[in-house]
Amino acid sequence: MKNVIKNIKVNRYKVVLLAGLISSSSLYSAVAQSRGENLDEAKVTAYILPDPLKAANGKTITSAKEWTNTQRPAVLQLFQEHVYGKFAGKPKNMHFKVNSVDKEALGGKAIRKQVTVFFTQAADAPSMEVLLYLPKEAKKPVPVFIGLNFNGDHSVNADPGILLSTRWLANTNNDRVVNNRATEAARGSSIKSWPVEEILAGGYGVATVYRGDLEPDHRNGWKTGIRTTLKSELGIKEDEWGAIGAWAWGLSRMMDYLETDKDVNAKQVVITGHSRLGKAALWAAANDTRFALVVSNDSGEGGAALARRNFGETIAIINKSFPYWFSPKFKEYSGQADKLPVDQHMLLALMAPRPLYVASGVDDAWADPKGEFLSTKNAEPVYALFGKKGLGVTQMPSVDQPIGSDTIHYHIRTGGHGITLYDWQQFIAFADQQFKK
Ligand code: GTR
Repeated sequence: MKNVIKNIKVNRYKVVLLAGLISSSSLYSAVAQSRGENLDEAKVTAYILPDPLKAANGKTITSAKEWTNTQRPAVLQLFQEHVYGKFAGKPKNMHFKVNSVDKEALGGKAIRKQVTVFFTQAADAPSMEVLLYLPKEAKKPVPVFIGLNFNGDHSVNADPGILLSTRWLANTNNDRVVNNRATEAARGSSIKSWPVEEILAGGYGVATVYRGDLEPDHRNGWKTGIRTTLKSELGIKEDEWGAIGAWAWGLSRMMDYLETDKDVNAKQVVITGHSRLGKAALWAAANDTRFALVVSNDSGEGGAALARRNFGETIAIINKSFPYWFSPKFKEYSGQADKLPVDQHMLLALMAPRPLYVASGVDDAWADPKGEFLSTKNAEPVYALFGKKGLGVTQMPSVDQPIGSDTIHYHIRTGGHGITLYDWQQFIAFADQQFKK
């Protein structure tokens, strides 16, 4: 193999491409440099954010009661209509099948449960696979971190007891996924993003589902995903929502299962997600207030980052690369974010008064860390209605200096796009602060 090394400036960071050894993510990055994104802070143009406290009739919302009873539902409706599409409720006849319980998992440190959640009563109903770890020593129901995973439940830990996903996965240029199916080599491939042992040691459970169980993440994924298979059951047409909506809906269905598991404290479920799955986590938590604490990690455009700030990925770019993620209507805002009746600070405001943690990476320019910070900051007026303090600062903090007061926290970590042990440690400490008072 020729050892040609090229230095290419890309959207997120400089990557060194070894010819012949190009990973799919760096390939993506190399392509992305021509998408017309702005990465120069000096070129960010002025914008005016919609006021979350301004009702459609022009009145200003001044109380938590008014927010909860009228403005919150109105803002949620705007996000459904213009951004993510409809959000389905709980199907009437779901059922669960516990496939395995291992009380000596992870070297005796954990209880591992694997549960199939069937979305209708039929034995062969569309379904998703929940992987749940609980700390072995727990004496009472535990709080649980939940989130979707990118690469199959088997990727979060090398634990040989995890069932290998049988669903569609994107092929890898190694032997982990061949012919769109996982191989044994895929076990534990995302272990760095899922520090299961640390989460358990903190006294928390952790539950995950593969995003592809809800909808495979490609242009034709909707054809085999729940937007099609549950179309009549849910009463929503395929094109009335998008993949992010389908993933988010799956998070709510995980909650339905967790509410039935007596080892879980369903009143203390922390919803988390990284990147596109962070967008899904935010959207799920906006619709479903059962999630007690909300974490967004590098969720970027369509997640925590302000759409009106033209830095990094934009609505136009995301709609072009991922036309199936959002509602079709969202395409009307490509190149005209200022026409949207909402911006993403209003999505974050929908978490109020629940504790919220937003995390960025300093080299993750594509996700616009500053736009994520400003969005968090601009959600504060809604939290204030509930007597909740905001971030307690006006300027972005330094790298690796988490900030926040009682309810809203933020950090910008060293490094690029990813969810790291450092991120998880901050989320665990935040959950401790909220739940162990
Ligand atoms: C990128 C996309 C981002 C983010 C990211 C990810 O390709 O542009 O919005 O979602 O993927 O999910 O890692």
